[in-house]
Amino acid sequence: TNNKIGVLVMSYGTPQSLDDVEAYYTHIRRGHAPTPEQLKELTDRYEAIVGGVFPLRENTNGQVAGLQDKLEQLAPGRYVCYQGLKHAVPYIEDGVEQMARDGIKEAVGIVLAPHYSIMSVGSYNKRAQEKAAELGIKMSFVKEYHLHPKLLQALSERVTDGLERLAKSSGNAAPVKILFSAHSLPEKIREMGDPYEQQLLATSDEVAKLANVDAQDWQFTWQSAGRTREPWLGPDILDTLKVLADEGIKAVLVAPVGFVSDHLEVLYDLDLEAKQAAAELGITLERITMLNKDPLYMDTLAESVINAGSLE
Ligand code: FEC
Repeated sequence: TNNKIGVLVMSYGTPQSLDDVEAYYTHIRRGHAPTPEQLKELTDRYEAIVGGVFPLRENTNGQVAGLQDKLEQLAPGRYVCYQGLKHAVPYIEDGVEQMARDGIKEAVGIVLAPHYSIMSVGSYNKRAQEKAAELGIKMSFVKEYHLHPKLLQALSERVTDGLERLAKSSGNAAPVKILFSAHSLPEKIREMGDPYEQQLLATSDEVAKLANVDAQDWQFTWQSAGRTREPWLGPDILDTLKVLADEGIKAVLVAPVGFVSDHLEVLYDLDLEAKQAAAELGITLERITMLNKDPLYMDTLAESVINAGSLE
């Protein structure tokens, strides 16, 4: 046996190559292969993003390594990190199996997404817990860390920086609106009493306060809704931009606080799609930089892991 505590760091996952996109998309769609048109549309989006085709893989690797370093500083020799992805290899189950092979008996799970939803973090944790139970590993989980003071600080610094960048790129255009955003989910989460929406609003509200943004200068909007027939939470950012244009807003700073890295939903949906839509409406749009390996984010993760372990 191994008396270190395993840390299963879970993230969304991204394909390993363009040949892998179909298998990845099929996994997201719970085994239903996409049509050739859907596959082409997704492949085109990956090919269009700046910064390499699949930046999420490198960013997740960097975050796992950064968390390991931080844990080593705070509690030398106590924790060992493993990666588990939702829709790509190494899958969540692969990470748990690796812990078992290494003789780990006790582990903590944490997702690289700050807000809890039954459909997001809840489903990651469920998969990890099932595999851990099967292999005799005792696991506890960090459910959410959306109000961790260091996360809020990192995000509010980014809002302040982003507003300066926006003032420059828009030639001080006014009025300005800050749009906090996150990945939409099917509307049915409301009937489930899911905390996702309320947690996202709480993060947005705290970050706005720390960055000295007045209540009337920010709002929350959804982005990246799935391409399914059921209703998704709205309004979508593309619709919100139209309303803001009608209200005379000239500059927008998007703060995608539901995400922690540069990836498709940020680099395509915001930097290409939303930016272009805004330009057509006469609005200059900038986005806050993502957390990636920010030391304050690494502290947030490490402190959350250590607290989860000590709650028992
Ligand atoms: O860069 C990358 O390769 C991956 C970017 C990526 C992230 C991400 C995060 C979240 N998703 C969440 C929920 C859903 C639901 C569906 C869904 C579908 C997709 C598709 C792609 C995709 N998601 Fe994603 N998501 C990312 C990428 N997501 C590609 C498939 C094409 C499309 O619909 O656009 C719908 C599944 C279904 O059909 O039933 C639901 C949530 C997050 C944020 C929390 C987290 O990171 O886990 C929630 C990054």
